[in-house]
Amino acid sequence: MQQYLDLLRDVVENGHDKADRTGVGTRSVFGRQVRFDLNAGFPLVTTKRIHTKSVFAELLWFLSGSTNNRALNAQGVRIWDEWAADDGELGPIYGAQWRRWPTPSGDRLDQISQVLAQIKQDPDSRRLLVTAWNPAVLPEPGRSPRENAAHGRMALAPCHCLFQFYVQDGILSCQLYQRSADLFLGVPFNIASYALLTQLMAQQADLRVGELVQTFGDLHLYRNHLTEAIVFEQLRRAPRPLPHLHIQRRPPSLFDYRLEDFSLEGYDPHPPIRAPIAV
Ligand code: THF
Repeated sequence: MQQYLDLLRDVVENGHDKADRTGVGTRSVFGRQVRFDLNAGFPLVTTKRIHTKSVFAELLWFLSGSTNNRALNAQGVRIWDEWAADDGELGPIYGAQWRRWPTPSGDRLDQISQVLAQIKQDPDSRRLLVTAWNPAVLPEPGRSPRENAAHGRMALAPCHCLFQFYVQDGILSCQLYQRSADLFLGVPFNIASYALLTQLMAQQADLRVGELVQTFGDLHLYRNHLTEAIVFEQLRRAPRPLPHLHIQRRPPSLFDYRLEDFSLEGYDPHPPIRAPIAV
């Protein structure tokens, strides 16, 4: 994961101070791209331990269409706690837009199922896109995430907001556009999440995997992560070989995977580095 360390160094060296919604403050650059060959191993950061159970459970939760944090808490995953309303609701975030995009006529559209069907039927299509960016239900400015969720709005605007698949010679690649990227805490999760999604889509479409391309809008390090004990500690560590992800079975559909289906071989990361999350 040299690419990840290069991004850290890039933001440290070239970032400009920028204020942000959370009030924490960032160092930020605009417009970057990295690519991962999914055949070279599973793109998991090795210079600190990543809690992969949280990553995998979150992706399955998105795919299930759920937007309620209680389903994650039931599995011991707490990464969405800061934004959830009292009843666990997060409003119409990723799961709702991926699986139940509201149409003008009042119907619901399952973007993920449609794209998977398209990949199988018309792999040359240039329209293999899924978007979570639904302007009609973005959070209202001036309201807290919890207030927004309680009013049927998204608790948070989607950060990884658009992705496209590409098929060539039986090989499936994916490109993600991430408008806002918390490089220290979020990005390692986001890379691993879309790498897994690409593997699952490929398995269901009987394709091999190619590349994950990740394109960033506002790529930033929060000020309170720019310390000797956090970002600079990670920059002193040498990357290790990538692990491999094994999927134990091929369930009947994209929506039937379980956590137990995934196992990582050869993940030998440096120790975890704790850091506060900006809300
Ligand atoms: N808000 C901010 N500021 N950054 C984000 O990355 C982010 N997300 C999601 C929504 N809002 C965000 C939430 N994703 C962790 C990781 C990802 C999150 C939220 C929190 C986190 O705390 N990770 C710790 C421990 C994880 C664990 O033990 O489960 C870590 O050390 O990695 C990005 O999409």
